[in-house]
Amino acid sequence: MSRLVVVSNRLADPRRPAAGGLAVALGDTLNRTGGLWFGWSGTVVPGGAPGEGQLHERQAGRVTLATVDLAEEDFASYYQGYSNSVLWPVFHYRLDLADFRSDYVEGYRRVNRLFARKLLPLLRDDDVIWVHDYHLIPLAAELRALGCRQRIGFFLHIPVPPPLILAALPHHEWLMRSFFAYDLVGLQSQADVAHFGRYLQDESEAERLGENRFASHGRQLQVGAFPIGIDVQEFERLGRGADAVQTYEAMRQEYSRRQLLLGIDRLDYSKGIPQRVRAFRELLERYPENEHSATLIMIASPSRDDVHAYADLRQELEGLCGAINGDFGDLDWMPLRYIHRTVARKRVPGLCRVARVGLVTPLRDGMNLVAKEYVVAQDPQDPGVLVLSRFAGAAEQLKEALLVNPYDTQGMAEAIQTALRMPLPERQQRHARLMERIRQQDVHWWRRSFLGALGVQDEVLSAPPVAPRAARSHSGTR
Ligand code: ADQ
Repeated sequence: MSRLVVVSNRLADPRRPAAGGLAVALGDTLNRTGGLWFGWSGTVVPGGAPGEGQLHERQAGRVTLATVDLAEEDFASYYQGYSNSVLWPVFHYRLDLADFRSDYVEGYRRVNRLFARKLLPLLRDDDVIWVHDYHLIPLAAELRALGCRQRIGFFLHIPVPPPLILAALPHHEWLMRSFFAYDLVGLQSQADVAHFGRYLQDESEAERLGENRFASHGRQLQVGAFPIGIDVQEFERLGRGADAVQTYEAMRQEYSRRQLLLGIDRLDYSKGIPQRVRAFRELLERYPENEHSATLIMIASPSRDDVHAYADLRQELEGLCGAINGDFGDLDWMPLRYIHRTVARKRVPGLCRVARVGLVTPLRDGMNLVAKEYVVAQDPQDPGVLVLSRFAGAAEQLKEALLVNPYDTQGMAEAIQTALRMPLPERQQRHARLMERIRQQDVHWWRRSFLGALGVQDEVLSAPPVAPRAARSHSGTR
């Protein structure tokens, strides 16, 4: 039975439920194969030598966690620089926010080379390697350059923009060529697959061998859409837990005379948070019957505070939120509560369940798991309505949501009004359809489809869920 090796920028202990669905899903397979999870340790070494970093190994059950420290200069150019100030904005269609400094790309290559050097000696001949996300696009090319011959798959969690946007990226030929070191590239949506294919056709010399099969530089590459799902059972279990139930009851009591609207995001410019606030303002102006009733709760967790564009966003948002409360608020009603914090995962289902409308309105998003979590948290007898941006990857699957264009303030306000007024039978019908799809294409389906396409045997894929230990701390995978 081949062993699974997962590589991602950050690791999570797969035995801890607090780590969330992705870590638990990957943990199932890793545990089954006695696998290896490799990535950055999260430690930055001040004054450390660029391109160097200490390797740490520890066991978490049957899974080996191997991590590497990063020198301060590498962290700045690889992580804050190329990953989060170049690739993140460009792949979210935001060329205006990209900072194309040449030392960033050098640091990015250097760290990918460092990771390849540290990972290679840990590999076995029949390993299957699964690399995650934009931080690590050239990793397979660096591994191949060192002689690695194992099967390597790559999954991109963020969207792929159209070819001409990709072509604005200095070094795009190099970056896109490096995908050919993989055997399989998984993307979130059909739109992403179409953009990827069109880039290869228009901007590179790759030959199309089949619908989503390409050849270039002596290698063949399969590309496919594998929309990531959530661990529905885990989330339902969380929803029955004391914290979720208590959150739900407390909020229901406090807002008994109001209709709640909810937004939960990382504070990121891709999430369309200011646009959502403008649409909420438009709702209050156009439909005054919502005054003293509609209340928007927005929880935006701090994210990448040290990257310039994020500080600007925070300021803009604070201004917008303050203005709404100042202009519309009354002694007994504040229309908007904006909380710049991460809520504990175990409370998320309770918050979602109490909200009549879930607002998931990114300008661009690879998938957006909050949309799926909102639906799963609802009471099927009296479900709330999901208002979803058509530019989230999730919109390809969740067609029974109210799909909106987040740039269209008026259209979005109208959709929110429709959601607030939607009759019960229609809410139930839409919810049942959404649930069916979310349940069918959950995170385990996603993991099995991707690894199956990469040639991993059935015995590995049908791993039973592992009973997680009690939760302690949270650490993300990205
Ligand atoms: P993200 O952009 O980080 O991930 P998204 O899918 O929206 O995220 O959310 C990931 C998780 O974070 C969800 O489980 C959500 O509940 C949680 N979360 C978000 N904000 C929170 C808050 N304020 N408090 C508590 N929890 C919060 C990237 C891509 C997405 C893609 C995922 C997975 O950008 O498009 O869906 O990877 O592939």
